[in-house]
Amino acid sequence: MARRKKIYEGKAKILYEGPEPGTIVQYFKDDATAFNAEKKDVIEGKGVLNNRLSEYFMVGLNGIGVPTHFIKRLNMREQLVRACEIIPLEIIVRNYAAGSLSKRLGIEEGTALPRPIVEYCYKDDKLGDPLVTEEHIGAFGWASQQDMDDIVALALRVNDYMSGLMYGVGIRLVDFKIEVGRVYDGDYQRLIVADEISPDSCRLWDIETGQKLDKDVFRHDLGSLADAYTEVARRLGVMPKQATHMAKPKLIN
Ligand code: AIR
Ligand code: ASP
Repeated sequence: MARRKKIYEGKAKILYEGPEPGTIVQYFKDDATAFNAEKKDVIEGKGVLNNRLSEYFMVGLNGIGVPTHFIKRLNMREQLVRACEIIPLEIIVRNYAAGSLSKRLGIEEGTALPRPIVEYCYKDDKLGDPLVTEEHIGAFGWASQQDMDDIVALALRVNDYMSGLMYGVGIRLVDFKIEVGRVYDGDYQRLIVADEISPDSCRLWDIETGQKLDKDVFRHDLGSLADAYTEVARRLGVMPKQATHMAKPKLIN
């Protein structure tokens, strides 16, 4: 069988050339990293869960008119996505203080923010994805002012959609990160949500107990990451029961 061409391998995903021009196959690995890959492990089943969850969120976003790269899921670990030029920014939206915002500004984790706060980090592993402002983004030509307006609009729509969806299953969307890419339709450029949306890229807390159901479980050794992600999937009703912690096949006589 012909070997697919690998385009890029990141910390949690591999991108392969897709079957048609302008498409990419996105493969979700079980690898987990944190703190710019200082902490690493393999979490069995994580790739399957994130593939399914990212599909679920992106399909929902497409359904309300928020454009994303998602085309279709191919199998347990792979999805077909539209190729795009990734803008080299991590776009973070925060509803409650946590993580680096709490550290930087000394605001207690869990404090409700006066309004959603949008932040940008420059995507560069060697630099540890540093926080940047719109000044840097404009001056270095990473995105235009029009792009930035579109990015904020996209990010806030994703925030509203994801917050509502999560609230409905008793989960608080504390913050999340998205990546955005450019696609060209004839002479026109559009921006679409790319990469992934999953518990790897969001902070998700149980509304009643405050239990963490996201990658912080791995970052801070709070228990089983696969169990946390499975719980998110279960509440959303997106995971067929057998998909993680798969039971060994049984012989049927
Ligand atoms: N994030 C940022 N870079 C990679 C990821 N996954 C996400 C975190 C968190 C949000 O962005 O998972 O949901 C803010 O992260 P931090 O570390 O800046 O507080
Ligand atoms: N994904 C990044 C890393 O591998 C950052 C993080 O999620 O903590 O370090």
